[in-house]
Amino acid sequence: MKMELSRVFSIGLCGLAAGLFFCAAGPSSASAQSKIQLQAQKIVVETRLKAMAWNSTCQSDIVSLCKGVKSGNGRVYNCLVRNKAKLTEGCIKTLPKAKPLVAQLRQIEAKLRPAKIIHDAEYTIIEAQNRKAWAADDKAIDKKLAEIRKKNGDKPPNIVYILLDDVGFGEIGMDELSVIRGYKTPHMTALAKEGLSLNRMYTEPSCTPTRVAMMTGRYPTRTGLTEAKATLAGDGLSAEEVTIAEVLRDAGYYTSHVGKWHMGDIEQAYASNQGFMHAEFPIHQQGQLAIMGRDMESADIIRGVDPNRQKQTFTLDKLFTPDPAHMVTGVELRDGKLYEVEMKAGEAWTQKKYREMNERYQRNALSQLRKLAKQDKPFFLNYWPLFPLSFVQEHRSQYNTLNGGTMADVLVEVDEWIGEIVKEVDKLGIAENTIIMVMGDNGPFLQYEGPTGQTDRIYRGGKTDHLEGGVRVNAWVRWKGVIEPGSSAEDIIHVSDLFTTFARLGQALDGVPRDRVIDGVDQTGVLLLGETHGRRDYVHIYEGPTLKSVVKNKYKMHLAAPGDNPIAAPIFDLYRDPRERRPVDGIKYGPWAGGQFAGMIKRHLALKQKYKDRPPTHGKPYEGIENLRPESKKIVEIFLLGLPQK
Ligand SMILES: [Ca+2]
Repeated sequence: MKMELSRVFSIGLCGLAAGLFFCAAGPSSASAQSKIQLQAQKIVVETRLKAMAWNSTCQSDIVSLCKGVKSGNGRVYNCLVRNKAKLTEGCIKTLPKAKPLVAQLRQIEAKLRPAKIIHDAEYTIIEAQNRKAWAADDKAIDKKLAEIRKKNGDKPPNIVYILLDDVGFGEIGMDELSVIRGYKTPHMTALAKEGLSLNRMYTEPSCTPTRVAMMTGRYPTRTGLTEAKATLAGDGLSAEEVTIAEVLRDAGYYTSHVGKWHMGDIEQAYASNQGFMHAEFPIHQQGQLAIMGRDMESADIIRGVDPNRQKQTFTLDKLFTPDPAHMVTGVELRDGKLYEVEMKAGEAWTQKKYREMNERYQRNALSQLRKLAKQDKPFFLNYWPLFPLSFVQEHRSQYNTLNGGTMADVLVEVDEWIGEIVKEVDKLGIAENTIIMVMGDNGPFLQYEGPTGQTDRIYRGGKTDHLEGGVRVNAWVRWKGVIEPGSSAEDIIHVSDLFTTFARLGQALDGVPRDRVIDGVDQTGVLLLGETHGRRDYVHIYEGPTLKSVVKNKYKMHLAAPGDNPIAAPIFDLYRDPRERRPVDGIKYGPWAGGQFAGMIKRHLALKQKYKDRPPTHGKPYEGIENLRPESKKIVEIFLLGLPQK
C-alpha cells in the first residue's frame, strides 16, 4: 500500500477530539469563502504536512498496522492514533506535530464537502413536499438525542444489530401466526412486545444484496456486488465503498462483527477490512457450510458433490465439483492478522462442524458483549448468525417443534440465543443506552421447502424473488426508556436506511459520503417520534442487477417485459392484494398510476447517468489469510490459471 501521507490527510475526516468540533459544526456550505480559496488553503496545509517528512517516518507503520485501511475520511490517520502503542518511535514523535495541521485540514474539508447527502430522485420529490414537517421533526429528534446522551454521560448509544438468515415476514416473533406451522419463537415475540415493530421493512431478495445495502446504505447494484455466491469467486465489496462500520468507527465507536459476512472472498471485502476492529466470520456462506457437503448428499439435500457415488470415467476437471473443505471456512482477526480457525489441513467439513461454528459465534457474540460493555467507547456489535439455515436432520434426543423441519427446529434454538443476548444486555446494565435490532435478511428459502419446514405465508414468494414474500421481513428495535414498548410503525423502511439512521444515532452523519448516491434515508424519526415520521414512501426492488418492481405508498408495479408498454405493466394494491395475484383494473388505475410509475423509474435510472453503478471488483481469492491450508492454496492456484493472463 504505497500512499503519500499528504493524500491520506487531504480528505476530510471526523472522529478525533480535535476534529469533532468541526464535524459537529456540520458540513456547512462554503458560503463565505469561495471554493477556490478553500482549495488554496488546503494545498498550503498539505504542503506543510509534507514538509514534516511524514512519508519516511510513518510509512512502515501504515504498511504494517493499517493495511487495508482505506484512504479518505482520515481513516489512516485515525488508524495510526488507534495503534499508538505499536508505532515506531519516529512516527509517534511526528503525530502530535501533525495533529493541529490535520485538524485544520478537516475544517477545510468539512467546508468543501457538499452539504447534502445525495439521495434518489424520489426522495428529493418527497423532501420538497415535507420540508417544514421534517425540520420540526429534526428539532424534536435532536432534543431527544441530546437528552438521552446527557443521561448516559455524553456517550452515544451502543448498537447490537442481529440479522437472521432467510426468515421472511411472519416466520419469527409472531407466535399467534407461527403456531399454525407448529412452532413458536417466544423470545423474539417478547422482544417485539418490548420494542417497536417495523411492519413494512423491505430488504433485498437475497443474502449478499441485503448485507451490502445495510453496510453501505446503497442499492447493491450501485456497488457492483449483487450476486450471492457460494464457491470461489474472486470478487467482493469494493474498498471504495464506505460501510457503517467505518462511519461509526471513525466517530469513536468500537466495531465488532461476529458471524456470516458473505460479501466476497477477496482481501478488501473482508469484514476486517471494511471497518470492523474485531471480526470473526466465514469467508463464504451456507452453500459451502450447510449444503455442499457429503453429509448433505447422504440426506438428499444436494447431489453430485460426492465423487464416490458415481463413476468418474470422463471427469477431467476434478475441481469443478467443489469440496467445501477445500475452501476457507471461518476466519478470525487476531492482532491485526487474519487466521483460519478450527480447521486442520486435510480435515473434512461436516454438519457437526457447521453446528460447532454456529455455537462458537453465539458464544463469542456473548463474550464480545460482555467485553464491550466494560469499555468507555460506545460499541457497534454486528451479529449475523448462520443458523437457522440448516438442512440435515440432526439426531437429537429432543426436538423443538411440531413442525419437525430442519430449519423450523433450529429457528427455535436461535430464538433462545437471541433471548440470551437480550438478557445479557439487561444483565450488564446497559439496556437504556443500547439499541437492539433484530430482523430477517430476505424471504424463506423455498427451494428447500420440504426438508426445512419453511414455506411462504402472508406474502407470496421467497428468497431471490422481487415479490413481497422475497423482501418483506419482521424487524424490531428495542431501546429501553426511549422506544415505547409494543409500538409499531407502518412507514416503509428499506434495509439501506439503517446505514443512515445508525450514522445519525451515532453522531456520525458527517462520515456519510457525499460523492455518491446514498439510498438509505434517515429514519430516526420513526424510532424516536413514532409512526408517520418516516421519510420514505418508495422502494426500488432489484433481482441482481435488474430492476424488477417498484413500490410507492401502497402500490407496487411489476416492470413490463422489454418492449411492452410500461404504462400497462401490472400494478398491485398491497393492502387489498398482499400476495400480488390480481393486478388492479388497468383501465381504472393505468392512466394515472402507470404513467407515474414509469416516470419514477425513468428518474431513478436518469440519476445513474451522473452517478454510475460501480463495476464488480475482482481480485485474488483468500489474500491476507495467514495460514491457508495446502488444499485451499491449490484451488486458488487453479482458479487463477483460468483467468486471462496479463
Ligand atoms: Ca439470506
